[in-house]
Amino acid sequence: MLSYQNTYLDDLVDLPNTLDHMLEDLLGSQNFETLGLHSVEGVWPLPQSITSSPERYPLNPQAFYFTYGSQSAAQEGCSVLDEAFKRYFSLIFPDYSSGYGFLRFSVDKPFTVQVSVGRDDCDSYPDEDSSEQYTLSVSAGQASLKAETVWGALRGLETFSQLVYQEDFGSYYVNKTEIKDFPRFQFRGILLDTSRHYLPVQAILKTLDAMAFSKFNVFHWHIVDDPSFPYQSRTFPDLSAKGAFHPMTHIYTQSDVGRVISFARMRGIRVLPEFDSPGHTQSWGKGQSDLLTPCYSGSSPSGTFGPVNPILPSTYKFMATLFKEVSSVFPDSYIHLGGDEVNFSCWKSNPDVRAFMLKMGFGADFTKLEAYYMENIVNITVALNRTSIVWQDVFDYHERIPKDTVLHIWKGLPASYAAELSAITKAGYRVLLAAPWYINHISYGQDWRNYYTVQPLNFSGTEEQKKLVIGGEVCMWGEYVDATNLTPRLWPRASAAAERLWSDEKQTSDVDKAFPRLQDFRCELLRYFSFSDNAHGI
Ligand code: CP6
Repeated sequence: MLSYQNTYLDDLVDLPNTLDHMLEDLLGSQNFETLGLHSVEGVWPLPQSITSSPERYPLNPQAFYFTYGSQSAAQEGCSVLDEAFKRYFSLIFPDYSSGYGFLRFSVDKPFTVQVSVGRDDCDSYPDEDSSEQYTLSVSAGQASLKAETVWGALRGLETFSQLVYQEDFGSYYVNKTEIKDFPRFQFRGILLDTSRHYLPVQAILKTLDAMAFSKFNVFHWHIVDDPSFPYQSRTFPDLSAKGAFHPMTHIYTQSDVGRVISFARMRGIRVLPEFDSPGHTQSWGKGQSDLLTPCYSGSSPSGTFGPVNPILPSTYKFMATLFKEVSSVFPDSYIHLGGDEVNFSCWKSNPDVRAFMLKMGFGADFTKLEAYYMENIVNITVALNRTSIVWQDVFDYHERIPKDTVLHIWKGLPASYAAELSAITKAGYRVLLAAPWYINHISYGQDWRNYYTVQPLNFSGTEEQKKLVIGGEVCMWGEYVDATNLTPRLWPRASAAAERLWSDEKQTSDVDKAFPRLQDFRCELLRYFSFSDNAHGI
């Protein structure tokens, strides 16, 4: 029995690594599977504890079943798991499911994956405190998967599907395996920007599918920004009618948004909407008059507009109505309010804004005006019983934000984001790290290594401070990204961050050891993407 927990991953006793090389010399790499070394290779992110044996069991798709354990709180009819059973059957047996169902498999022994959950949360949404832990035990003729929640069961099904492999003659196998697994960080997100370029719903759904393969659990939807406003609002339909790239084809209707949320739920993924203001709002102004600040050239308006106008009561009335709608459409307990990169030059040019500043006692300090605006917006979210996330700029400018606000770090090189992690957690705020994972930036070669070697907790601070780091996020800003280059830019590069956020840091400290596993995982992604392209007739 080879225990990867104790040997493969042990820095001191590097026996299996030596074995790998000896076997490679003797047999060539294909034969690893026959010796049971295969099983850990395709598993990504690496489970917290995995022990696998060379003993293996053939699987016949005609005699393979998912069932609910008799003690399970969820039973047949649980949509999340019923649907997952169908999905994973196709993923585990891709050729059998894609039209080769007539193939006869030589074994007839049945194999059953029995799934048991402690809670019947089939009809709920995953949220910040959802448990994702699971245990998976694969033995002769059966696998037993146990989790507290259906979301944990989904993670376990993903792992099980990655344990199954196919040999040269097409037979499927799974090795005897014991896994205990849970995420290191609660928040493991991907940001997609659908304002710089519109992304068809299909591209978003495909991304959600692939996110589940790497155990990402938050889709941060940066849905609107300066160039376009594709969200079709029920209360303010002019925002997309006038602010989208196209009022009919380049929008997300209520039904599109509902589809994304429900598709994500089925995969245990939260959908976190961002309506970024007061900056990054040029497109909002097209469908909502008097929302943006008129910029001045000397003593008269120049005809251009700046950030949201923070001095008018009508602004806050509009925002309260918009966020009320947003909180009824998006079930997640978090709402992202943006607050980044506010350009003060337009505010400075406007005499009414300057007069308001004096009246409020802000003097000429425009960060105070921004603070005033953000406080009002955060209070709207608080009144809606939601947790606000804001970009780090909001912390950098002012201190009076509610203590349960989450700060999102996007700036800087390791030295500067470490200092920011230190400062924000010292002030007692929870924090989310995005700075090291700006995946829209590309460079030659294996840049995934940079994403992999990030150490999110490597900053000066107490244990209490480190607990305030809730996780991290991979950002795919859309200035140069549309549906044609999204997939190759995201995968498998984002998976490097996924393992950093899920797995134990000590067990995954060696990038070179991760490489063959990532290569194997990439093959699984390729299989999926070529399969789903065919399925959609592309
Ligand atoms: N859009 C919005 C962006 C960025 C931010 N907010 C951004 C800025 C600099 C870099 C990458 C992205 N494109 N709304 C900052 C959070 Cl390097």
